[in-house]
Parts: sequence; structure tokens; C-alpha cells
Amino acid sequence: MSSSAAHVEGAVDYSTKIPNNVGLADDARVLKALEQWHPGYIDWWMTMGPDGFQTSDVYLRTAISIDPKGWAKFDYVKMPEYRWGILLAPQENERKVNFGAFKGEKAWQEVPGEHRASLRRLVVIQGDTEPASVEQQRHLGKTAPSLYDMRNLFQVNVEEGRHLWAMVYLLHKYFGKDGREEAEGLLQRRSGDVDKPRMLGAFNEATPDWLSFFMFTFFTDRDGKMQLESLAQSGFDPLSRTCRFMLTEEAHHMFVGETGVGRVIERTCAAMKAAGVEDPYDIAKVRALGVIDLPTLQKKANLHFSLSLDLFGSEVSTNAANFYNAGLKGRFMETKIDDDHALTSATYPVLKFIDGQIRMVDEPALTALNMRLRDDYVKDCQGGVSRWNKLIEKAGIKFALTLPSVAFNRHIGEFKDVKASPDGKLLTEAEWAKLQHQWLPSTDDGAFVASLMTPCWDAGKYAGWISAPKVGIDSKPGDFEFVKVHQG
Ligand code: BYC
Repeated sequence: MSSSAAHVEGAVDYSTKIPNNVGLADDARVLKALEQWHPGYIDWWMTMGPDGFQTSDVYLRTAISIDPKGWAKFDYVKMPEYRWGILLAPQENERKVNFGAFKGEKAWQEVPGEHRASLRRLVVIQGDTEPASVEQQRHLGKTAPSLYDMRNLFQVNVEEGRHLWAMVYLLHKYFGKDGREEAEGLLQRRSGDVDKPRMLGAFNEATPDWLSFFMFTFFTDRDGKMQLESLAQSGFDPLSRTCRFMLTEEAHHMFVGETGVGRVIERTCAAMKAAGVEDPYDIAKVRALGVIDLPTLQKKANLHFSLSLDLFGSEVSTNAANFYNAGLKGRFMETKIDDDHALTSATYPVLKFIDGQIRMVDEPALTALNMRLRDDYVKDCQGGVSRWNKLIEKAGIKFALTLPSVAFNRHIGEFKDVKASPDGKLLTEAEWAKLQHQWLPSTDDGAFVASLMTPCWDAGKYAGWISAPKVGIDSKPGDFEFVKVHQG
């Protein structure tokens, strides 16, 4: 039996240097290409991955199968020894192209020639975000508020690394020489670098503290979810299968974000109650308790939400229309939508800036696909924000977090040239300059949050600004040593 038979059962073949369920042992060309890419990746991981923890033993989850129930194996691993691999969801025999001009055709197992450049671009953009986020988060281990949180950070990081591998596999397997060059480029660009920045805006921003990390994993990883859901609809079957498996990992990243912010809220509310502080806007009093005031949480949410909205591109986009028409990138839950899946005559309401006003106008549904995906995203975000508000309500504090207007603090699309308040009121440049720090984190806010970022690495202990989680990872008890740090 060939070793590739393993992937039929959904198990992962560990016999090659690169664990996989795509039969790499029988695909000498791609195996060799990936083995040649491997040292560059490790070099990138050692220089740009988690700073200071490469020899630590981390209680990590590794995928050993793609079976939804049985794929996670937990054990202590040194991160550079993590088995990054190529994992695709199982192939569905009768899968079709489900939307666009080629709807009804058999899903493609090879890249359709005329859409090669578009497809490569989508894969490269997706791939570029993965190492970018690891770079953005590389300093956070040093200020981890607990070993539990540190472990979650590193889990997210190794999985983003694996998502990079997933895209690099597609590039090597399906895009020949230019695919190889793009795979190299993914190791060359750097988050925030002036000369060779990462491709999308939000991935060049700093993640200076743990509150930013939690907001990032809540808001920006959720863009990841929406984009992966859309790519999982792709008529190019290997991309669809790759994204479907990535989505199973993405869920944990958003869990880290939502529960992370939730635990900050719980701790703040508990400290306020214990000290008899009722006014959430009495920032000095709340901060004096060593916890993060709720208005600062709102500012961080405003920042990360608006940066993440930019990741959807322009509301009206011919790129998006072309991707859809070509069967490359669908809508969120495409196959569950009840319409013709061609969108040649449909319209969709789009919020635009017209004659000095923010107005809703109908646009052809095909060009409005970014807007539609963004609407789905906003709904998804709102669910999490409402859950946060329940925590505040339960504590009896009069405060509610809100999502700012989609016109607030934008750098891409309809609203990039206007200034608007979080409630969507248009402002002059002067008003914006005066008021922006009421809505976005100021230098002082940053310095205050930074002042709380002192490491807390005793097993079972948590920094004073965040509460303990309800349950440990892998049902481990509260005092479990999630990371054995061993710093020299
Ligand atoms: N920054 O028609 P337009 C994730 C460019 S996150 C810089 O407006 P389009 C993750 C655009 O490339 C998900 N440039 O937009 C999360 C185009 O350039 P060209 C990542 C931008 O193309 C956390 C021009 O503006 N995956 O996985 O319809 C941790 C006009 O484009 C930006 C994807 O994004 C920006 N924000 O949509 C780890 C999926 N926005 O072609 C991971 C793949 C637009 O004129 N990408 N531009 O040079 C796509 O589907 C689309 O490319 C975009 C943009 C949604 C990003």
C-alpha cells in the first residue's frame, strides 16, 4: 500500500519530513520543493517567531487527523519542532462549481488557465497575512499575563505558521515557477517594514499589548474567518479543501479573542464593585485599581474594528465581481443562499458617500460582494460584542460597548477620504484632530495599558487586570504548567 493511502482515511502521513494528507510521499516534485522551502521557513520562524521562547516546552495541540472529532493531540512541544504540515479537508466526489459563470461544472482539480493570475493573487494575499500576524505578536510572550494565555498565543502562532504552509503548498503544487517565487516572497516581506511591508494594511500595525492581541484575534481573525469561508466556496477544489481545514483552527483563535476581552471585562467590573466605584467613566479611579477602564476597551475595539473593516477592500469592487464570476471566491454560506448564484441582474444595498452625505444606494450585487461580506462580518462581530455587554450588565455596571459606524477611521473604500465620529456624524479635519483621542487609543492610554503588562508566569496565577478562564485547555486543572518556560 502506498503511503498516500493514509489520506483516504483522513489520517495524516508523518513518514515524510512534512506531515500531510495529500500524498506527498508520492509527489516527488512538490515534496522536494517544500523540503527546499523548509529551512527558509525555520529561519524565518527563529528570527521572526515568538521572541525568547524557542526552547520552551509548550503544551500544544497538533493535528493528527482531519476527522473533526479526533484531530487534536495535545503534548509538550518546542515550537521550532512543531510538525507544520499540509492538511486538506477530504475531497467530495461530486463537488461542483457552485456560483458564477461556470456554475454547474465539475469543481476544478487544476488551476483554470485564464484565471491563474487572479487565483494566485488570492492565495498570495491569504498567505501573506499568516506570517504577518506572527511577526506582529512576536514580543507578547514576554509580558504574558499567565502561562495559560502564553500557551494560547503560541498555539495561535504555530497555527498561523501552518496556514502559511497551506498556501505555500498550493503555490508549489499548482503555480510552477511563479508560485515558487511567490512562496519565497512570503518569507521576505515583514510586518511594518517600510521597504517590504506585508500586503494588507492591518497586518502592518503594531500589536503592542495583550489587549490589542485579544482585540486582534476577535476582530481581525474574524475577517480571516469570513475570507476563508468565501475561499472555501471556491470552484478550485484544492483551495476550498485547504480553507475548510484552516477554518477548524480559526475558531480557536476567535475563542482566544472573545474570552480574552471577556476576562478583562470581568476583572475590571469585579475590581470596580469591590472598590465601590460605580461610574465607569471615572477613569482615574478605575485605573488606580490596576485594571483597564471600559472606555479604553471601547477605544481599542474602535481601532481594531475599523482596521479590520479595511480588510474587506472597497465596497464596490470589480475585483470581487471578477473573482465571483470566475468561480474563485464565493459569498459567506454561498450554497445556503436561495438565489441564482450568478447575480447578473440582482442588486445589493451599499453605504456610500454621495454629495457630502452617507447614503444607502442599490448597486449591482456582483460588484457589491465585498460590502455583502462585510455586512455578514459586522453581524458576526455584533454577536460577540453583545456577549461582552452581558458580562457588564451582570456586574450591574451602566456601560455598553458598541461597534462604531463603518465610516469611522477608514483608510480603504468609500469613506477613506472623510472623517466621521463613531456614531457616523461627518466631521471636519479640525474636529477630527481635536476629538479623535476620545475614540481611538491615545499615547497616554497606550502607556497605561503598557504599564500593566508585567509577566505573570506562575502556574495557575493571573495578572491583576485579567480574570482566570472558566476552564483550562484540554480540561487541564487551573494550576497546570501550560508552558515550561526555561529561559536562559
Ligand atoms: N490594504 O477592489 P478592491 C486572515 C487593494 S485575514 C491594502 O478595493 P478587492 C488572518 C487590493 O489588493 C484574511 N491594500 O478590493 C487574520 C487591490 O490591489 P490591486 C486574508 C488593499 O481586491 C488574522 C486594490 O486595493 N485573506 O486570514 O476586491 C491572522 C483595489 O482592491 C486593501 C484575504 O483577504 C487593504 N486593506 O478586495 C492571520 C482573502 N484592500 O489588485 C490571518 C484574499 C484592498 O489593485 N483577498 N486593497 O493591486 C481578497 O479577497 C481581496 O484581495 C481583498 C481586497 C478582500 C483583500
